[in-house]
Amino acid sequence: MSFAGFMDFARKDVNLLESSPTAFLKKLHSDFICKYEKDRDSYEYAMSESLRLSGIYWCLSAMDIMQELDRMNRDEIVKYVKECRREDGGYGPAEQHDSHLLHTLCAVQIAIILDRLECIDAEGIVQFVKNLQKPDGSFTGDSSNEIDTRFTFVALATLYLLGRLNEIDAQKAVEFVLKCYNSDGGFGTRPGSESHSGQVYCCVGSLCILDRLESIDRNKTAAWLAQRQCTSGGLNGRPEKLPDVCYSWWVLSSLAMLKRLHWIDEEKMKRFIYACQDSETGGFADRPEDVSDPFHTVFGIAALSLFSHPELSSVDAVFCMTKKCLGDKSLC
Ligand code: GRG
Repeated sequence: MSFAGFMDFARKDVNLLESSPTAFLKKLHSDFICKYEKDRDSYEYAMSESLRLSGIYWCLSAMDIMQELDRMNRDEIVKYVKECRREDGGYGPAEQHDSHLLHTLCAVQIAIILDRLECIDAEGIVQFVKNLQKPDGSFTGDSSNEIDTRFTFVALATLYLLGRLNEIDAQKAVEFVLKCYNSDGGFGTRPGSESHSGQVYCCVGSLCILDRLESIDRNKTAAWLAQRQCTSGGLNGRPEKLPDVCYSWWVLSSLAMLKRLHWIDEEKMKRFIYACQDSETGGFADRPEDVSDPFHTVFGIAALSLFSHPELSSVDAVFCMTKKCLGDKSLC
């Protein structure tokens, strides 16, 4: 990056905090999620069809962490999840969409948050996930054959939550994840790909689920993660990029799994997260002054919970769900 480029980046980063909220606006966020869920005629609702099941998980988990779950319509949500089940045992993002691993994990997470695990087809899900593992241990997300460490994490998380990790080749899965480990301490999508915080979360999470975190240099990985903190206090996904509140989750949860959460400046971090709230509409945006949405809202709230916030339930760093709903399945 040139000197001028660096100065431009630094100016944009620091300017993020001007005139932004400095405390947690719980009531506004709870209302924001309720409104988002009910407003079926909105442009945002129509445009988010291809993400719907994920969106329901983001909203439910945010409400569960805020202890506001009773405001959600459990029966209606369970009915909708059932409509997203496909013949191959997986779940699509919406009715009439093809199945995908990402949304299959969301179906399981939703069922656990709502304490209705009996409403999903566990046996079909296990077969669906098993069929997506490749001989080198990697996973594809669907029949398209694209591999990515995101899909490894999602496959392992799904099977772990169903108590069926024994159904896949776990040793091969670990070997694939370790092939994606870079010399800088981060992980990428595939062997040789650039390190990215989101991928670090997926790989550290995979190793945590399989109890193999000792296979990496935890100090080196934590140092790469801690270096994601920018002058504003926010975290970025990779060097020389702007911070985004969702990285507060991907980075902090990874550090929590590595038992090195204290490597981040907590006060500066919280100031940035609070600044990403919209004090009029509620919800969190990627960064101050942008438009809020459920994706950034759940990860902003979950990140705050990792620092033990008095208004929030404690969140599990691997699954981004409350420890309460996970019970003895909680890992970290
Ligand atoms: C939360 C339990 C749970 C599961 C989700 C799918 C998944 C598992 C994790 C995704 C992790 C990931 C890759 C996050 C990054 C998302 C993101 C904001 C990507 C943006 O990438 P770029 O390249 O942005 O557009 P940067 O910030 O790098 O410029």
